Amino acid sequence: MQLRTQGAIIGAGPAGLMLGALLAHRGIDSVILEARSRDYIEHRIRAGVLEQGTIDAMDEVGAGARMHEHGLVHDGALLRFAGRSHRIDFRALTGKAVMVYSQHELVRDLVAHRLAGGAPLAFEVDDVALSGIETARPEVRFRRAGQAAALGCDFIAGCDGFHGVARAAIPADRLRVFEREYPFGWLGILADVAPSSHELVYAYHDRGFALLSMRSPSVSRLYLQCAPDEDLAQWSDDRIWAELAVRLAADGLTLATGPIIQRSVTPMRSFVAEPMRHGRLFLAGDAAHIVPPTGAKGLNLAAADVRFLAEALVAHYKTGRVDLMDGYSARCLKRVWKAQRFSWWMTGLTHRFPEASPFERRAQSAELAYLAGSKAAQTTLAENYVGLPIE
Ligand code: RFL
Ligand code: PHB
Repeated sequence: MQLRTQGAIIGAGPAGLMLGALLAHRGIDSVILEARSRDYIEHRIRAGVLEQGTIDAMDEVGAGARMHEHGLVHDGALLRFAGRSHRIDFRALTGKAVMVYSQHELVRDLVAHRLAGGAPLAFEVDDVALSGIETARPEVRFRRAGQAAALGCDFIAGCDGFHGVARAAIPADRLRVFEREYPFGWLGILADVAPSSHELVYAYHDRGFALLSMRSPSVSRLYLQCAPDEDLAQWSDDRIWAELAVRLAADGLTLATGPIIQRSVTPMRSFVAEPMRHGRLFLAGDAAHIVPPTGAKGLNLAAADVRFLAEALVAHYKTGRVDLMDGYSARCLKRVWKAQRFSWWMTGLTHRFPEASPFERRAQSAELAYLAGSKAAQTTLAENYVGLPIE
């Protein structure tokens, strides 16, 4: 089967779906190809914190109604260490806030919006292969329900995440990779219990980092620093709750427990592939970069990339301008590196590094104490957390 579109989008994560929506909104055709089923991507538990720019993009495409109905606006967050909490007041320090809204709900909203508009979105495609990316007529070949198909297009958006195929289509000698692995991961749980705090709690403890987050007024999301290859079988519900209580409780915070409905271990890494464009292939989101989740930046970076990409493609189709397409990678990478720096710094501030020397541990404690007492330091954290301005 031979198909044709303007933009071939690989991957129906937040990046691919939001790009498809932004393009459709401006009258540009696209086809989204997704390896997994609709049910799978609509239940994949991941991020939860949206910056204003991400909220704006959902509104711009007309997919923001459920988000505004169910999203929780957070004006601040708590930083805990040495048994005490310190509130970082985002609103007072920056005039901005964030919204807690599940990534899988955002994905559901964008899938429903696309299907309601009749735009093509194919699930469960196999053997996706890119060709001709250095020519004016690139092509994506794939199989669906056992049938081979070829999708001719003007450009390809690689929105297929860290383990996708798009990045690998760029010749190795044209790509430079920057990477850092951390000697720990996060054990994450979703629990059927009302969150024990109205705001997120980021906690440093001598036994390791812990985070209290939420999905709704009745569902909690919590994380524990663990080994990168932690064996979940060793973690009974009781052990998880006991460890969370040790790291998070005290100083007025009692941790309510409840049934754990989902659990997983996520390794932590920082990763950037440069440049984010090769010929007619544009990488966006996790396909090009990964941040450790401590700064809540991954989904928001994916959204920023595709806003820049949509702007560039609209300029190309409407006016013939190519400068925004040519500048796409550099524009994204400027923002990506600032978010990389912040995520790496927040991770260093709040995690226990097994190899840290006594000097480094004292310096980390001093930095936490400095943050607790300095408006300037809190402003730095807050302005990065709520999202730096779009440049
Ligand atoms: P995704 O979401 O991985 O989507 C890629 C899609 O591509 C599909 N795919 C393919 N499709 C076709 N052909 C192929 N060959 C394909 N290979 C893969 C996949 O099935 C998938 O549907 O990437 P995208 O769109 O770039 O979005 C990135 C975000 O998902 C990610 O950055 C965030 O989840 C990171 N993250 C967080 N980000 C935030 O902004 N705020 C947070 O609070 C936050 N918390 C988190 C997080 C990530 C976590 N994990 C599990 C990694 C918390 C956690 C625990
Ligand atoms: C989440 O709710 O999943 C979450 C919140 C903040 C983070 C990371 C994850 O920094």
